[in-house]
Amino acid sequence: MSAETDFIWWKHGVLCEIWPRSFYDSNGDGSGDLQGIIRKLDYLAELGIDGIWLGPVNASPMVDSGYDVADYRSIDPIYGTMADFELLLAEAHKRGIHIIMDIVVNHTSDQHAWFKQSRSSRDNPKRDWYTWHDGKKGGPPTNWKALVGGGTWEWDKHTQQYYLHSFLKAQPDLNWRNPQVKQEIYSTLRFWLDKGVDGFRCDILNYFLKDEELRDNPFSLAAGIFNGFQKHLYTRSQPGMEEILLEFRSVLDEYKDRMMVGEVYVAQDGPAMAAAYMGKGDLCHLAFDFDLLFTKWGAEGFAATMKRWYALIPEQGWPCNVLSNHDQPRAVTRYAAGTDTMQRAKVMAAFLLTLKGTPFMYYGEEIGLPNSKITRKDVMDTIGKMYWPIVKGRDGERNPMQWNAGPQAGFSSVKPWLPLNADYSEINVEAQEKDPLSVLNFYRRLIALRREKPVLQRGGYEQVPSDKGIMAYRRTYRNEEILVILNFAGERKVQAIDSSKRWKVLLGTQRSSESAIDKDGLAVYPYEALILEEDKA
Ligand SMILES: [Ca+2]
Repeated sequence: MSAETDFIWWKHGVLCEIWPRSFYDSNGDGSGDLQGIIRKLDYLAELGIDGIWLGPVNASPMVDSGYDVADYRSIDPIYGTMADFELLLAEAHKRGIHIIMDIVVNHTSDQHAWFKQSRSSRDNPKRDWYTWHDGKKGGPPTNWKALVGGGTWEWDKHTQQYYLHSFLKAQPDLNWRNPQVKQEIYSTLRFWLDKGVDGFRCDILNYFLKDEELRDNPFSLAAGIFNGFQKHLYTRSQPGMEEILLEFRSVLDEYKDRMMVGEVYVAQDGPAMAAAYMGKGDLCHLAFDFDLLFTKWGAEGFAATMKRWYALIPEQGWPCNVLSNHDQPRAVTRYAAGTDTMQRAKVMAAFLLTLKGTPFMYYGEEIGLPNSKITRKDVMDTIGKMYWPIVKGRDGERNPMQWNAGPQAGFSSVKPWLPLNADYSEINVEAQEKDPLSVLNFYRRLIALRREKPVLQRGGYEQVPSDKGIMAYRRTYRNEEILVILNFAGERKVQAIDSSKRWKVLLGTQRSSESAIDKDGLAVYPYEALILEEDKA
């Protein structure tokens, strides 16, 4: 029944984002590294994942934590060497774990050799690899605002022109209208694909192109401070991106079983913009919708977000789902509720791993790892340095993994680059491995169940009417049917169930065996997550 021969790892499997500096430190310098990830591959294999999205590891001055690349064909010494990377690939593949790299090509670091050449003179052959313009009326060429505040234009005294940066001034934007830039990036993709990399997570795809006519963005109060109070009509999501994505895709399609997942910064545009980047199934294989990261706790909100997202997925596209990543506070921190927090973590786990679409976990999620508390002196993230204390940056969710209750939580032999969570004596892998009711063991069982049941990997999704506080949905595939009941509330509820069918418990937080389902419905415990299967035996 469950032997499906066409298992597509990025579609039917479970993926996990790893922030390389925070997973495991193998050489005692306080920073996680590639050898550290290699040492923990058995742990990841036991967890049951099919792939890792590895945060950026290319050489970088780390002005933006590696999202400012100085050499696309290198490994930053913090993380190790190219030999370490090749070993990681080989060892991961041995265990059936795929590796997706972060590819950050909207911009480079200002320390990249290309930019150094580009800014050296107006007639340098690399001049047009970036966007340079004269000013207008004694000021910059347009009113465009960078996403992190300030204008997008930086004056270059030496060549007496402005260069464009959508983010920090240390991150000049590549000129994606220059054919040489495109060819160089595509050749870089091949460089990694030839090594055996299984795909790419493409950073902020919808910023690559900007308006060629240099029209000003209109003022918008609703756009808020991070968008510089303007509607980004001419600075993101410009026409022409489809052609670039088709080219990206054709490079990937030169190889077998490779994929790309797009990060699309949607802001006011909503998840429709992200869905559009899947095209007719011929652009990105997957694109992130971040709505869940901003959805308030509660069955109704979660159900509405999923309904909206599924409705937008193009016919040949495929959803992917994410609760936490390196840019937003971890889900257990967003949804913390005192002593109920770990119960909520299990509800979220059951939700993510029984939805239709590829689950993207975030390392530490499987032990219910909350953010670390960050004080001013701890801040590493430039955003936090710029805007403290109004915006404290993203260090809290990039915190070190907690492996045991020993010194440094078993992450490193020295003080880690970012602080540990204060609760590490309880929230750690070793303690949770011993506890059959831990969040970690629940994740393991859920992932194993998803692997075992094609209906969870491939089935249709349909919301089922439910009592307030409960989210219930059916997953159906061929003649299989699974019913998922998630109680987001800390109180008892009743869920109506089709009592003409016989149901068996596949997995649940509060019960392991058949419970009475009468015509009045099923009594659901507070924060219960329950996965039922129609019993046809
Ligand atoms: Ca290290």
